[in-house]
Amino acid sequence: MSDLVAFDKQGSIGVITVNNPPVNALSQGVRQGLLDALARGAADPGVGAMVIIGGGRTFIAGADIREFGKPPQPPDLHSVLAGIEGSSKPVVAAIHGTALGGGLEVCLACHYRVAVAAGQVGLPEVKLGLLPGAGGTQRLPRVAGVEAALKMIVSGDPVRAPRAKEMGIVDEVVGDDLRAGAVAFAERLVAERRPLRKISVLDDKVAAARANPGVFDAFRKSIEREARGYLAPFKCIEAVQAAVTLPFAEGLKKERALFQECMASPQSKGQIHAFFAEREATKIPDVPPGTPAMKIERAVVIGAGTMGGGIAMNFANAGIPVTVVEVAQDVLDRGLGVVRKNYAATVEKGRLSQADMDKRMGLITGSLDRGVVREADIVIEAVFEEMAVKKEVFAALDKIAKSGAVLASNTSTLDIDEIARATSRPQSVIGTHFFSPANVMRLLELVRGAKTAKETIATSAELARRIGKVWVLAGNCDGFIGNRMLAPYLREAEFLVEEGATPQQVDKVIYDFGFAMGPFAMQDLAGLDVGWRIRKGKAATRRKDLRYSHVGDRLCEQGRFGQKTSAGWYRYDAGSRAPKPDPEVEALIAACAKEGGVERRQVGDEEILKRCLWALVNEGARILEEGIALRASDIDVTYLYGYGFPRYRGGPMFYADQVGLKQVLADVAGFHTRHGEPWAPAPLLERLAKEGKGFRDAGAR
Ligand code: T1G
Repeated sequence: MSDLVAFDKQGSIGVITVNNPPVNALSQGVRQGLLDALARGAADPGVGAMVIIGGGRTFIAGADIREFGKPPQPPDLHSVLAGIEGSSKPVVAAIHGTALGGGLEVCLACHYRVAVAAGQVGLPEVKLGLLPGAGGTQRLPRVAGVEAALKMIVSGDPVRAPRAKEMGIVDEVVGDDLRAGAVAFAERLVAERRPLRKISVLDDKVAAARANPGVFDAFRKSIEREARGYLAPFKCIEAVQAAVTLPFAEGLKKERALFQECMASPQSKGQIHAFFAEREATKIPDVPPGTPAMKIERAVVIGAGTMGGGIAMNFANAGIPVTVVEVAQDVLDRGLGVVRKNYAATVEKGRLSQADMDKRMGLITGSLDRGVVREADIVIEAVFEEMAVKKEVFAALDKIAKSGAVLASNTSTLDIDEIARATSRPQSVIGTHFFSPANVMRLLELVRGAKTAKETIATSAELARRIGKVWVLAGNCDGFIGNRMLAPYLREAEFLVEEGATPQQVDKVIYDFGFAMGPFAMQDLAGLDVGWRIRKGKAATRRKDLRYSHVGDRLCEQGRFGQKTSAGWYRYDAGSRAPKPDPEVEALIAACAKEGGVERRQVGDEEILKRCLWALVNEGARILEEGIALRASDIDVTYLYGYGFPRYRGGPMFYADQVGLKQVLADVAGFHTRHGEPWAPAPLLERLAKEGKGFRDAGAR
């Protein structure tokens, strides 16, 4: 027996326990161990039935993703599942934690399934650019029905045990002592001589869909918008359709072929990279697990603007009491009013109960008295993006806040060290850069100052996890990781329209690449005045010898701040968010180009894509070599969760590696020749390209 799978007997029940921490992934050893244990139970006359259970915190959470792309090692999962379903003695799956992917497929091959109430089951393969490849698309529709199976498989979202019971996936929800409940259930099966219930032979639930083939086209239509550009969701539908139109064995073959198609696609590589990248980002070499972290019991947010309100909602959503501090009652009332409206909208959509809304609003209080900071474990400043204002606030907080409290700034560009110098405790100062809308966007950029203590980082990271954020640690520089890379990306977009492209042409290229929206529509959504204020703040230090586009500034001087003024790079009809090309803007662009001596020409889509993407990547390479980002994959996580970079492309640095750095360098060098200094290739890009390596080889700093 492998040491990853144990077999013991409890009465007449053989208990098979999988022990492959941390998540009992179905590695080769586990697969072999399962087969060996099944054989042992089958051969033992004293065993009437068997139970498969997970050791540790969870049932099997899927195939071992780290084995993907490597030569397959026998036994394969199909033969393990055939061994389970083909057992002459009943096999019961006992579920706690998460039975996911191949883990749920193991359950579905069992004759019966029991679970504790907190248990969850799901088929999340689509989130890895794959589909359930071991019978999940053939067995789930047979036990839960086609529509329920489509929802579960195409969304990849898990369902809790009580719901899974309603759906027919789980046969019984047992008490907290899972092993006892499962063994008792198995003993009842033996005593009552219950049949070996094989899901693969069930047909009644798929028969219904056979009479209504339109269900698949309707489902395809329903996901067109959110699954735009993705391959796997549509392959999932095809596979479930095979469960309806083909006999089980044929359906399995079809599933296999579709699975291999997804596995071979660049998309699954991008999405698997993203899976590991977001977990890797939490590993800070000099802030190891176990670094003392304070538990945040109470928070204060300074500023009730759009960001302040959104930040406060994160705390309330996590059950942490938070006070929002403002300077004037009307400003405070307006800010809390927006928070209430946001919650009401979520209740309206049925995604939050009124009771939950009331509970969360109950955790948010407002105050005009900075004295409330005294009680706070963390204070997040979200005031005007101006250094003098920030320093005044931090100097005041320094006098009030208790010792050990975390003093955080939501600045999106300003120097954290300069802010920290306004206090006597720079070790407690950190950047917590939320993305708008702060209660929705999952990314949190934690910015480490020169004196930020490890405990402050550990405390902020733990908080990020509690409020459901994906966090990345960035070093302190102008714009940190995300916005620093965004600047050259937006620069190139503006230069391209000066040279002859149109805003809608550039946006279409970026949208078709997979971004949620292009640079111009994005700026109109965020508000052009935000960037304008920052550019004005830097005007004095801007290098006059480098090309600069004045179009954005001119638009702002005309009060065109984007959607909020119904005019920006586009114009917007009243009440509409649909961007409309505006001849006035095209005229302004042409005028600025003429003023700047920029020759206008036909600009091709490929040039647009490369100049925008490689501007990101080249700056990303600088950020990596300066140590502002610890890993290239941290940059990818930042762009996937903060800037709408398409997940199936893995992120800008991963995408560049897929294209090949030799090609990227050649393009960048070409732009350098034509467009000058801003395009000087980053030394790291040059070195890795010459060594035939990728950013993945740049290693953690
Ligand atoms: N394979 C390998 N490693 C895995 C893994 C897996 N399936 N799941 C997690 N890990 C690692 C993870 O990288 C991390 O490592 C550690 O375990 C803890 O994870 C045939 C083809 C289960 C909900 O997609 O969703 O089955 O960083 O930090 O927050 O049809 O992990 O510590 O070195 O995420 O408590 C389908 C993926 C696979 C589930 C736990 N299964 N995992 O979350 O811990 S494809 C999945 C998760 C498949 C079959 C197909 C989550 C979790 P490290 P963690 P967590």
